[in-house]
Amino acid sequence: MTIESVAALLRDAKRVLVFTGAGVSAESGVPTFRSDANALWREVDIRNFAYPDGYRRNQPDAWRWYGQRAAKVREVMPNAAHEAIAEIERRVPEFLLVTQNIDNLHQRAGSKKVLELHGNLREARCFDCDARSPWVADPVCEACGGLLRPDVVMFEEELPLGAMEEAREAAESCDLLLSVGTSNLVWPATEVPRYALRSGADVVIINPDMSAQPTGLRVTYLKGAAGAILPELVRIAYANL
Ligand code: BV8
Ligand code: ZN
Repeated sequence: MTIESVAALLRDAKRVLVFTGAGVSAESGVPTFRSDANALWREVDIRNFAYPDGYRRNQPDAWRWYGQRAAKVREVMPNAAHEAIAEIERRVPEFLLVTQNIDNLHQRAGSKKVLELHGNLREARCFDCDARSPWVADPVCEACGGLLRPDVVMFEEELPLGAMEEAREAAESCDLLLSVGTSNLVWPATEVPRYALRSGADVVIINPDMSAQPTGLRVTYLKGAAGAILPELVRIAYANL
């Protein structure tokens, strides 16, 4: 399928689900996890920082690593891909953005209906009493003296209550799912496009790298960068509307 035929699908879609991963923020300068030279997981051993036991053992380095990421994502700007996704939301009758990202860039670009499967870096919270906390220098909870942590879902932690149910419901009722910038390696998020496919929706994958992507009769690949493809898709879909 060409970008023009995908644009026609988008224009006619009544219910759209956009599913994003770190690749949608790559052009904002946010490092992805695996796919580029400064990939985050190359820089640190995720066992030490992104699992609860490792996080507890590696203080204050693990706290500082997330604190630096929280500062970094506040400094960068949403890119044309984030803006195009916010435009799609304004154009379609029913919309949900399901993101694996924790950088808050979708919300800063104007997206409203955002389901954050893996939490976010907007603030921190206490491991022991769950109190919210700003990103202070040392990971000590003001309320109870417990250990502070980022408000994200670490590996081997459950996703926010109801998050996968909401994502599944939207995936099973959408006409079109756009999967943007994800390597589909992390479960259960990786089930979202599969729910849509099983329910007969069209699935469009936007990514420069097509390895490990869902396959199927109704899957279309638009190979390339989200910051180039999504604005073009929106321009064609909504031209003279
Ligand atoms: C859970 C928050 C129950 C923190 C994250 C064995 C096999 C399978 C699964 C498992 C297993 N063992 C354990 C599991 C389950 C585990 C899991 O999936 N592990 C993985 C490592 C195999 N999952 C969990 O633990 C989940 N919880 O299952 O609970 C349980 C309980 C007890 C024991 C077991 C299970 C919790 C998972 C959530 C982890 N938290 N993030 C933080 O961000 O630091 S995951 C994190 O990594 C992201 O949120 C995201 O989900 C994932 C990264 O993936 P992507 O976003 O896709 O990014 P990536 O860099 O990989 O890819 C970038 C893509 O962009 C590439 O495709 C690239 O080509 C593309 N790209 C690059 N540039 C561009 C672009 N695309 C477009 N435009 C561009 N310009
Ligand atoms: Zn506390």
